[in-house]
Amino acid sequence: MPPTAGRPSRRGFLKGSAAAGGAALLAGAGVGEAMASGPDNLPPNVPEWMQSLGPGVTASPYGMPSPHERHIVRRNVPWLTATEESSINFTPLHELDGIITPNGLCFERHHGGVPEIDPAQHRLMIHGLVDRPLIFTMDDLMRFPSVSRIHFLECPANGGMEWRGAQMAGVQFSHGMVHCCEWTGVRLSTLLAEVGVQKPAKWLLAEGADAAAMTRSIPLDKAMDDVILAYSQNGERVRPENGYPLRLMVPGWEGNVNVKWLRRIKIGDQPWHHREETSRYTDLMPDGKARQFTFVQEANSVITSPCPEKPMKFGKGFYEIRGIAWSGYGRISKVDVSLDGGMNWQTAELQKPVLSKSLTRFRFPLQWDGRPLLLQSRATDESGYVQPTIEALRKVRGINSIYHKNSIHTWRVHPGGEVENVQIG
Ligand SMILES: Nc1nc2c(c(=O)[nH]1)N[C@H]1C(S)=C(S)[C@@H](COP(=O)(O)O)O[C@H]1N2
Ligand SMILES: [Mo]
Repeated sequence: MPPTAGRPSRRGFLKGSAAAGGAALLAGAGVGEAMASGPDNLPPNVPEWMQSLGPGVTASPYGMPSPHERHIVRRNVPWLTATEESSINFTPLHELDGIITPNGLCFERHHGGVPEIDPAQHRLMIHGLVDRPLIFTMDDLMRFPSVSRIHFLECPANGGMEWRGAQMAGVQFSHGMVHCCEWTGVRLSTLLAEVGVQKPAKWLLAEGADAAAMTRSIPLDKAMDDVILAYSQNGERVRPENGYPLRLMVPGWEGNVNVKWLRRIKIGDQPWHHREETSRYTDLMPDGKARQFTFVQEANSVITSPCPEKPMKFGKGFYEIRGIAWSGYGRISKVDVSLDGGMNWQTAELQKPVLSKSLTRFRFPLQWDGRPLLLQSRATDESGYVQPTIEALRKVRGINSIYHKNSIHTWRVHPGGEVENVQIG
């Protein structure tokens, strides 16, 4: 946003006059860039777009972002998967503010493409160890008491390409398998009360109505606790990519158990053996054993600005370091920022509200003197869990597991302001 002669408070930051009270924050920035776009549309002239009427209220019945923002999109990494149907794309975290991910930018992960489902024909069946097996229509489901909750959803493979070393060119790809939405729907516990769960029941199987017919086993305790069958995402119906017309939202747990296009829940007394994919949702340890049912996405954080896509391009002066933190155990209690690769830490400010199992936005003011930096953030959650270093994580988990790499991330800032993805220590 090119600064123009604005409110005095802003001008203080931008020009850093002594009158603004002390140190210049953004010395010399802004004005040059504003002029570069051509003088005709700049003050004191009346810009082009004020000289004719714009489109009216029927021009865009479903609104889209400004065409000037069209580069802000989900992106995939072609070499990562063999096909596009069983693949993943990434949330452009570096372009987002606050904690809510706009629906059109939520990363997608599917194993058999996106089914096109007519909600009038969609059914949810609940059966197994229940007193009254039932089949619900979408209309039925929407009549039950509803809840809305803001939660992140993260694929456990987020960051998984970097167990052995830094490799992704930006934060979109190093951390973009996460989104955070306000989900509305009916609690699973409400429906389970309706069907009447029988005594020996301990697990449920959730199945999706996609070509992959993806199924996952989930412990019943979690289902009774905070699982939602969501039909809305950020106020509107869940997007096709994210599970329309119905998906499981399993707060704080790994993305893959959040079954999309949910068509069936079977109640049983033990976990099921799944086909294909499931064998891969285990974490191979250095001793050759594998961890299974590692459901919780432990505390993680990353600086989203600066980052490789958002270099410190204004030279010395004021920068607000911005980032996100999240934990599947609950609320984020603290985020620390280091400028020197973890030798010294300072506490960042957390934007309220700080919600349980949600993204939390943090900020840290920096007066940059132009020296190289090793920027890091470290999240602590209310359970006391502290985000580990990559070294500490490798010591316990080795380098062979794809999943659950939530280590402290490092951006190297060069004196020219370029930001590089590196691993240290
Ligand atoms: N039916 C079905 N549900 C699914 C999947 C799938 O392929 N089919 N992918 C899972 C995986 S691996 C993840 S990480 C999340 C991704 O949710 P999103 O696409 O809304 O981001 O959905 C999960 N639910
Ligand atoms: Mo996933």
